[in-house]
Amino acid sequence: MEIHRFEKIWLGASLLLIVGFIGTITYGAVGAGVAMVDDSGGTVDPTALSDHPEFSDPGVQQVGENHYAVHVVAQQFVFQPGTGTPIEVPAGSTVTFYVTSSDVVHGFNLVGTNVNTMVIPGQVAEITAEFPTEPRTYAIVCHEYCGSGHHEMAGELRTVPPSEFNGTDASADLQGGEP
Ligand SMILES: [Cu+2]
Repeated sequence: MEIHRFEKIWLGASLLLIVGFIGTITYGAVGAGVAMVDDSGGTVDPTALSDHPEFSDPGVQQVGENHYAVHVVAQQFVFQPGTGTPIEVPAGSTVTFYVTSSDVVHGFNLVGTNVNTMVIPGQVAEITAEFPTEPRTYAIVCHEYCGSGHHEMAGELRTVPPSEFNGTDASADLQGGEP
C-alpha cells in the first residue's frame, strides 16, 4: 500500500499534536506545582460547629514561627471571619486554611491566587499558601451557587507588614445571613 507524502505529513503532524497535548496535561498535573484539595482536612459535624474547638471561634492562630492557621466557616451568605472583618495575616507568611460549611455547599476563592476550593458541609478543606512579602488585600468570593444571597457572599483577606500584625482573632462580626 502506498501512502501519499502529504498524507504521511498529516499523520505525523497529528501524532505530534497528540503527544503535545498529553505533554501539556502531564505538565499541568505534576509540573506546575498545582495541588488538588484532597480529604486530608478531615471531617466535622456541620450541625455542631459551635462545639468544635476551632470552628466554634474561627480565626487566625499562629502555629509556627512564620506559619499561621486560619479557620473559616462559610455559611449563607458570609465567611466567618472574612465578611465584615477582614482576615489579617502577616505578609510573607505561610498560611494553612481550614474551611468548612455549616449549611450548604459554598466556594472559597482568594481572588488572584490559586487558593480555590469547594466548601462542603461536614468536610474540612485544607489549603496551604505562601503569601508574598508585599502587603496586599485579597478578595474572597464564594463561587458555588449557595442560595439567593450568593452574589453578595464575599470577604477580604489582608496581608499586613509583620510589624503591624497584632495576632488578634478576626472572628465574628456577621453581616446578614442566618445563623
Ligand atoms: Cu455562594
